[in-house]
Amino acid sequence: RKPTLAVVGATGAVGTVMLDILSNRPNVWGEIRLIASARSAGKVLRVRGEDVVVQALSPEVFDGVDVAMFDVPDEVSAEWAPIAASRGAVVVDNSGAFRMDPDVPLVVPEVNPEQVRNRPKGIISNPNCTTLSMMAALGALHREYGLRELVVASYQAVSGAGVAGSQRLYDELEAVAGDRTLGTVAGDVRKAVPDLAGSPFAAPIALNVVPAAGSYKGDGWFSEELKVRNESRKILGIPDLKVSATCVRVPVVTTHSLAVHATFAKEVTVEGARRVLDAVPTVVVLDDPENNVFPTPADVVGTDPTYVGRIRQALDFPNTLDLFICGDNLRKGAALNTAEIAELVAAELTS
Ligand code: 11C
Repeated sequence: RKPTLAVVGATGAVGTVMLDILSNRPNVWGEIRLIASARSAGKVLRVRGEDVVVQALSPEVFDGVDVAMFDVPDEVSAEWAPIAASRGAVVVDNSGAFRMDPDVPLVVPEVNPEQVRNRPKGIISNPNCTTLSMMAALGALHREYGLRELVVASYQAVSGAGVAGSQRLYDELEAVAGDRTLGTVAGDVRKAVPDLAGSPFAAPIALNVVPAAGSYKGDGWFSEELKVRNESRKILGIPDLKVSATCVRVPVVTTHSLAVHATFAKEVTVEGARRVLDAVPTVVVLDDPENNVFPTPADVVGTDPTYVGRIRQALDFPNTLDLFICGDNLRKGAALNTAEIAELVAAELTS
């Protein structure tokens, strides 16, 4: 029997991409049940070429489910993932609710697939999309050279904040379009865009960048920056990894980018790093700067790999590589990695 899958949060930004991914990956699932809040129940969505009616979240909806993927806000996962697990489902959760729980593995299949079986609570966490976007590449480099320090600046797409994030960028772009004087006087963009009270972002996102991603956590740090630190340590299995991140929202719809300054135990070379990265099936090296070959969000959005370019040995640091990495935050950054984890569980359940 093929396992039954539930997709919780089927109507959100990640859920929508998940249905596309499930329709195009090897068909390892029997029934696929789509679940969302009561507000979305009754909607009909297409998956694997079939219409499926969305069901409302309830304890009973998990009966007979083997694997339940969750892409819902932290507080919804915190309440409902244990309920799904208590009904017998293995939960793959893409919220932040359980990621740092020592009894919940945080899995990137290229890095620590064996952790999938280490799930005393019946819950496996999927990492934050910013962290995840660099893990396949950094995991491979760590195996070869021994990662010691990570300094990261992110350039995060608005869809990381969900459908509301994308809508806000489009609304602001509409408001500023055509005015060729904007961006020349302090505050002019702020005046031109709709009231920020209705925005998921703390400042205008059109014609701007915003150094505030996630929620403010005190001592100067935003949640995305702390997640990059904590989650990188857990996924890579380096509890004392030195990490410092600055996370910035940019006017890109989908695909996060990261400027990574990674220091290793051993001296690294650009050729060696290329060889290591070329050997990872899910990593694509795009690195010929002389001919303008490097990853950009506009060129890689909607695809599955992690793209790495601008590979340099830092001039003043022999053990350090500078890299520019792009990954679709809704695919490998969220839905695809969740689907890959779920497939590992499906293989285990049917073996
Ligand atoms: C963003 N990385 O770009 C976030 C979205 O912890 O799963 C995902 C938040 C999370 O805003």
